[in-house]
Amino acid sequence: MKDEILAHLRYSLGKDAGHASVYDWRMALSLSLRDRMVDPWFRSTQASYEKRVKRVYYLSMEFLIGRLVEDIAANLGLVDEARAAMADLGQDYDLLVKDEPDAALGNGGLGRLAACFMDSLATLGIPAMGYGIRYEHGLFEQDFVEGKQVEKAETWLAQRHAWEFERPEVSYQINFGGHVQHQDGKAKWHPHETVLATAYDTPVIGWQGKWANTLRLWSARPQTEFDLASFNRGDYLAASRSEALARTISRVLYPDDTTETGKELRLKQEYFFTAASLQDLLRRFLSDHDNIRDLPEFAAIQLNDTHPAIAGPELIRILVDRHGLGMVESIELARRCLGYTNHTLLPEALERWPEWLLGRVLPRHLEIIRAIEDSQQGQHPGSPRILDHGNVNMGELAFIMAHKVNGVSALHTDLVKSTVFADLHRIHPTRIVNQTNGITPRRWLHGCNPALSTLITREIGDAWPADLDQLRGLRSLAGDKGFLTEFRAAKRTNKERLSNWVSEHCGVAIDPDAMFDIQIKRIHEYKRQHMNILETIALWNDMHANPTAGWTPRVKIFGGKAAPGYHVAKEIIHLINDVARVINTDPVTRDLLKIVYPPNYNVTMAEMLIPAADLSEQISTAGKEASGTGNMKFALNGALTIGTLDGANVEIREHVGAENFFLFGLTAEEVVERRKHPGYARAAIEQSPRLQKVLAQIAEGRFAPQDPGRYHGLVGNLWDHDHFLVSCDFDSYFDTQRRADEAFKNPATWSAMALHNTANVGWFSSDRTVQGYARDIWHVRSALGATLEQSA
Ligand code: OAK
Repeated sequence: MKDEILAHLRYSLGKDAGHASVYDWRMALSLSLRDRMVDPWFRSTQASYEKRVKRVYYLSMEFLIGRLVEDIAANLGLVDEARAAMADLGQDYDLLVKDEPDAALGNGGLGRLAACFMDSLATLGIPAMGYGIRYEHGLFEQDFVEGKQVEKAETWLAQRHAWEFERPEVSYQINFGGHVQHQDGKAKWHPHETVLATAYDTPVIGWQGKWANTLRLWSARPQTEFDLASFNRGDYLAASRSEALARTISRVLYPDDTTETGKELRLKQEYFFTAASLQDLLRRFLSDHDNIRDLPEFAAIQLNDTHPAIAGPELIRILVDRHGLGMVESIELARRCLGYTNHTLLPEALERWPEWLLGRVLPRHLEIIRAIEDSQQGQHPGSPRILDHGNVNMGELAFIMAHKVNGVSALHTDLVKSTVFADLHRIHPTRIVNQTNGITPRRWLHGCNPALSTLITREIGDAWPADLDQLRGLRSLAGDKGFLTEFRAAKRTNKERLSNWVSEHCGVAIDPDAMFDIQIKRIHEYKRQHMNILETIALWNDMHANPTAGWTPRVKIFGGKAAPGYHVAKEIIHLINDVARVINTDPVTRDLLKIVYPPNYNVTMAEMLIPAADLSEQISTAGKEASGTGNMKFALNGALTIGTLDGANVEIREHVGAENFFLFGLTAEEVVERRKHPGYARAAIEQSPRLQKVLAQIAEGRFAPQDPGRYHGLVGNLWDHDHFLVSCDFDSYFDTQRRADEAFKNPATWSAMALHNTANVGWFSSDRTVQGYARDIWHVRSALGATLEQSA
């Protein structure tokens, strides 16, 4: 490996060892690891071609990947070798690993799930391709200036991306605008604008390097580089206008998380990557099949939420306008290929495009959507409408065009059936299925938590990363004092690592013996970070009043970004930072309570925080969090959850046992019921002196003395409106936190409870989830042979 790295340094990077920077060494290491993926990658592709197997195409606007060096080295079984090679070369392997920027091509849960699925598909040997957009700028970088979020463009591609292969020869024309001409019963689309989609391929290697799939990301470029005539006239701006317009399409990831964006550019992005992906998969299919009608036997196309929902109309367009099939047959054929995953019930996140806009950008598709609507209404009169009040409902479109629609946790799937898609569910009672989310154990335990992984491997062997149910073998150790001491020591190692990092990066000293209580996720009212900070203030009040009452010391850690246009979420960030400043400088509670909010939470930060957590905050208003996946990562790494009966919390609690989970709050049904009573918030606050006091402190400017009115809006909203029922759940949350305090005082019982979490959440491996999709939705098999099938 050493020779390979040196060869790359010299011949790929043009550097000699004496002049190489950390970046050069990292690139050389990455390129040599990439080399090691190529043969298994070719073998996998070859095997899929030869066996003419069915492939999965996972269409996703987002892939939230993070760093890759360690992940790839671990999957190839080369970590020790890579580390030794770098040491021989006088380089610090850990430093190189840290030099890699996160590939942050996603906002949150949906994007990270896509990345976990890619890892599982490769590990399971399921022939698959991920399709998305190669954004030039990933999720914005977050900084805090005087406690307020400021956003900066992210620039991961300022440096070369080591893992990808550019494929200039794999380019497709993508059309927009213009008009449709109908002649002799045929439609012809005359577009107004055309851009090229060019492929960039990243091999995705599975555990132990047995199989590799491809993540193919599309980059937009103009059809003609620039207008030479304008250039020669000296009009340089006009000369590069079309280039700039085309490249805009893949320029930046929309920083919205579960809120709708009404932007034409967003619609163009969605069509851009969907159309390129369909052209690509059809080219592959037609290169060794003659009959387009066989497509559903060879292609399972999964829509990661509605962002690629235009795939339905686009596939029909190709079948009708290019292959001459009839409309009705094309609709049926397309449906047999397509699956749709719903990731949210929040009304503001359900995509709707104004009909005029969709018709302007994609005129032929609007005609086809009308045909889909007619066909649906013909077969099921009174069916919910795709075209409604001048809008195109992408949820209804995706539902009607998919043969299976899935929710992402048991509760969420029930709610999908009973709320957003209730009418469609009545018409198509077998279409909605559940596939509870999962996480890859390779990154989220083996990679991020070496201390615990080593201990687990010592006890149950090294097969668990590919078969996470084996963690059950740890159950019997919950009564083993010696083992629990080691289990605690592993947590302690991770907490020390985090304490050092926090002291260095945030300038706050935290005590590794305190309870590390962590809430990391996008900032959103339904996730209720504000309830957490209100509870923190209430706790501080009590501690300050009576500092010697035997408190459990706590460190409250927050991480997460707010969508730049989401005003209330930004206020919540500001409030947390204001409260942190006041509490962290209180000499009375200095050894009892600290608040830490490092800016720019991302995958890499999660990998450090999660292994160090004692308590995982999963406190969304019941019925609002579709699943959550952070909840699974924390439990796997031996944190206890304080949470509501929401999303996958419900199933996590069932797996780990109610006695090992801190449950509080209203259920989803109670939430709906409570909302029917006007004034529920005021009534709840009036019954809670503790909450009243906290709200008064905030409203009086206790945490922003120079600007006392700063949070009047936020507090007023809680009194008068409180859509997410912070007021109603507050007391129960506070009391449950105190139960957690009590439990934490006994390290032996706490760590036994924590072990019950680690040992019982093997089911939440994304391998299990992907096997579920393979069985119930895609009807595909592993190409690695019977061994993997058995564990399904
Ligand atoms: C983002 C944009 C539009 C719609 C949904 C999302 C999204 O990220 N949803 C999240 O998906 C995760 C993966 O299924 C779930 O775990 C989260 O609960 C959900 O909010």
